[in-house]
Amino acid sequence: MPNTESILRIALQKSGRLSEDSFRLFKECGIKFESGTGKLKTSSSNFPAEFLFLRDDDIPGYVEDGVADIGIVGENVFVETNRKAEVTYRLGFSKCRLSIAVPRSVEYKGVNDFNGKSIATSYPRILGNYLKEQGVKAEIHEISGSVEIAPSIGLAEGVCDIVSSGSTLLSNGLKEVETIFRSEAILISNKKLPKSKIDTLNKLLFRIKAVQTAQN
Ligand code: PRT
Ligand code: ZN
Repeated sequence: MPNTESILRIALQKSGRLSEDSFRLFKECGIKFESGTGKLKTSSSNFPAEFLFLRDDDIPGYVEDGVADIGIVGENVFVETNRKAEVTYRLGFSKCRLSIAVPRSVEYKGVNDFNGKSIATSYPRILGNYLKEQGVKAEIHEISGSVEIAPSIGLAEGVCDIVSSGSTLLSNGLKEVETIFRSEAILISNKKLPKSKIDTLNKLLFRIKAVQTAQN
């Protein structure tokens, strides 16, 4: 049995776009644990780690508060939630971008076109910072999902959402006009980990780097 002080609590997305690659990463590192059993917490049988399965939006807060020691989350969610944690490692999967899009029929000249207009998004912080930087005064309409339908129902002139292949925008009659943020999965850590846990984290990072070197 490992000394409990060195056991690393790891927060992973329970089910979604980050889950499969996150689970695979640990498997490739030779760290065994049960997933997909519906349990929200499990221990590894061969590494000093405990896994918590959560919604991605909750992961930065759990790592900041120390409920989890580390977590894997999209950089977009980490920046938007504005929680304090170390960005310890960039994992390179779940790549996507946060972009502004408008109806295809709109003749778009530049970001100043949004002055006095409204943009629907689930990322009010990142969008707000971007508009401020650009000196654009637009209204931000925060909605939690199905952002892409906002222009067609008259809710906003533009949208700001995650894009990967671009097919969702296309099928909603939208075109991408500005990319405001690029994201990938990142490993974040609590800022005040004790030395015993840092040792375990370093062992994990050593394995992750070895796996990634072998794959490149
Ligand atoms: O349930 P939970 O809250 O945990 O999950 P979630 O539904 O909030 O998130 P999830 O699983 O959809 O995404 C998790 C993370 O994956 C995101 O925070 C991003 O960092 C990353 N990611 C990578 C994506 C995409 N690609 C992606 N394509 N997140 C969302 N999308 C959505 C996007 O919102 C849009 O609706 O897919 C659509 C666009 O895809 P394309 O390929 O049509 O452009
Ligand atoms: Zn989420």
